[in-house]
Amino acid sequence: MTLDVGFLGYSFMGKAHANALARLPMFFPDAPEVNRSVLVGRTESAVRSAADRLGFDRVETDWADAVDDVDVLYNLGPNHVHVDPTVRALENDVHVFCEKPLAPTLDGAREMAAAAEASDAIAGVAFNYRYLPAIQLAKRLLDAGEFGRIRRFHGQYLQGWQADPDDEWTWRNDEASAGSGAVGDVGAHTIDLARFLVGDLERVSGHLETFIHERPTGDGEREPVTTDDEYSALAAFENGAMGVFEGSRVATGRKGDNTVEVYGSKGGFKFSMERLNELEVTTETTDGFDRILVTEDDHPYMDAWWPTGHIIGWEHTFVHENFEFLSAIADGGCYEPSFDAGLAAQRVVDAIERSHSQETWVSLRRRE
Ligand code: SOE
Repeated sequence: MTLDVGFLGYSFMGKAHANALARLPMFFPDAPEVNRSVLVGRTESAVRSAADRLGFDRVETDWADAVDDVDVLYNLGPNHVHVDPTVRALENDVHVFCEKPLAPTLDGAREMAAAAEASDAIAGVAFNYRYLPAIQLAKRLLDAGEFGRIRRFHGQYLQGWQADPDDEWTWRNDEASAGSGAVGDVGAHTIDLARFLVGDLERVSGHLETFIHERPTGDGEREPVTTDDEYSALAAFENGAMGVFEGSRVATGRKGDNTVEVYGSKGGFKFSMERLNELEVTTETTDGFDRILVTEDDHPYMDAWWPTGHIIGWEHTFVHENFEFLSAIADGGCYEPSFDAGLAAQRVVDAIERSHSQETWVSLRRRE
């Protein structure tokens, strides 16, 4: 089976997914074959040069001219272009892999999840951190009951790329384009990991701040910042565990501190993306934490890469998620995280925002 793939978007995420597709035949020979058929972007000259670099045959400047010609649409554009092209593709049973957060708004996410439900195609959200070998190993240990009954999840994703007021304005600072700031961008990853590892959330209490209210655009102008720079939230899980979430893009000195800690009645684990080949684990038989180097053949996905003992990197998460997503299409199976998981994360983002503005805990219990 050869799948014709179209990408909407060609910058950071376009590069990450194109790299993943190029690695698949070398390292995951069982993955279905992919033909990078069309790349979509607004500016013809830029999209053409990206197509040459990323290995696409054809370019289009309007997504409507491309979505129906492919088997799979990768929606890698800014959040505000997630909804319409995705819904149109799903209506035509074109499979969709969409970057996170699912949509800029909860309504948009609901529309996308409904389109996925009504479609015969597979719809996945690219929450790539689920596909870190260390996180997959932690999930294996959790599911095997090694940590007992889970009491606490702590997740933080601190970045400092906008710590300086002179750091450039991007679409991520604009509510109309992004929907939300740190909470929807890095917070969505933490929320998805919390759901993946511990379960659904029951209620949240959120706090958002914008510290820098305008930023330079690069052409001598300044634009207002209409999204949050930082968020934090307390959470209660349906299974009784408690959660603490934090995220920032203005945490001075932080680069990519994506950290997860889980503690249960028998043990727990610590993970940090800054040391992504390691998992620190404590169980009933350890005194404190043991450091596991997640580089063995029997660790998740590691047998596909190098001989035992060799580390891998951030970009490999995209290879793993693409392998699973494309294999689900070829096998007629399911893919997780699906659009339902994307919608669930969006409900939490929305609840954190409402909790902040209403100065109260917000329930996530469904009333239907
Ligand atoms: C910017 O904060 C960003 O690129 C996020 O959008 C990604 O999802 C994250 O993985 C890295 O940082």
